[in-house]
Amino acid sequence: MRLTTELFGVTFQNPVLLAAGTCGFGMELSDVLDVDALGGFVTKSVTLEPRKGNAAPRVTEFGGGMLNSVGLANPGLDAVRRDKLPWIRQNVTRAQVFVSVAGHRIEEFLRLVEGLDGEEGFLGFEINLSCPNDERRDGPPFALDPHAVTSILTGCRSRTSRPLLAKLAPNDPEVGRTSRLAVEAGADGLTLVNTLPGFLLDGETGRAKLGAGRGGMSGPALLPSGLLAIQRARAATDVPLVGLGGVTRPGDALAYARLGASLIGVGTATFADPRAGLRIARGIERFGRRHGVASWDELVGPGTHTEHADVS
Ligand code: RRO
Repeated sequence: MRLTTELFGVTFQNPVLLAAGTCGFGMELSDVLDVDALGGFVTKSVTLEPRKGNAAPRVTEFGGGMLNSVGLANPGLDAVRRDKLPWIRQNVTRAQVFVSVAGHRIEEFLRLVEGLDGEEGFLGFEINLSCPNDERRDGPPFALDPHAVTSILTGCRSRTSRPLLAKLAPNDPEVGRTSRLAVEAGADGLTLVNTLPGFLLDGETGRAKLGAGRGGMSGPALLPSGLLAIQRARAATDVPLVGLGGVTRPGDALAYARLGASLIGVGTATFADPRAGLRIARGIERFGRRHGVASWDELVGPGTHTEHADVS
């Protein structure tokens, strides 16, 4: 079975990407994983200034997955240009790389795109509109504010001709409309979904399990929210979708594909097994061979355009 897929004017050698925040800038996983064998990866979100992130503990587990409040810890734009992109240029030649950008204010996204666009070594940007852990941003994530979605993407679009992915939120009751707005403003593709806001309390001690209190939930429990968001985005737009949330097994990736995702993000599963992404890519190929499917593209559904239709 052919795993390659052509999107955004390039070839992805397979459809599996490691999700933002789960693989640093590639180099951090390179001792345990051949990152260049992936379809690609999305870097940790980059901000203009270096960020130390939130108080420890930043990560905790529960029965359905994980809760994190990393708080956008990253080395900042200058260090990414100086230290991270050169490593990617030298070591990543087959996998496709998206640089994730994030900020507290609209203006920061535009300056990040401007500041990175002239660099080589990556394909495009993932515009992170949906971080649930930004304490300094007063109010909900940008993805839940239609005006902000439009302003950020319009501004980014006018500053780069590279592919732009907009990363949207699972707790958006209007995710179809948000998807449409993002595409109208210039997004070439959509990544759905980021983590779902959550809180964990130790019932015995009464203490929050994360230093920052609230966090973003990911792992197997996020799968249904991710699938629903992809279904809604597919019904609302025609651009390529990156399906993400709770992908642990090849079957999860196939479910996203049937609902219209052309690329699959693996996130939390990478923490338990750094090779999860490659394992899932191999599992998709095995499925295809067993069922006489010639290519990954054949598995990617056109979407159902209704939430009740049979997608089998
Ligand atoms: O850094 C984080 O705490 C974080 C980010 Br930027 C994000 O987009 N999603 C998430 O779960 N955590």
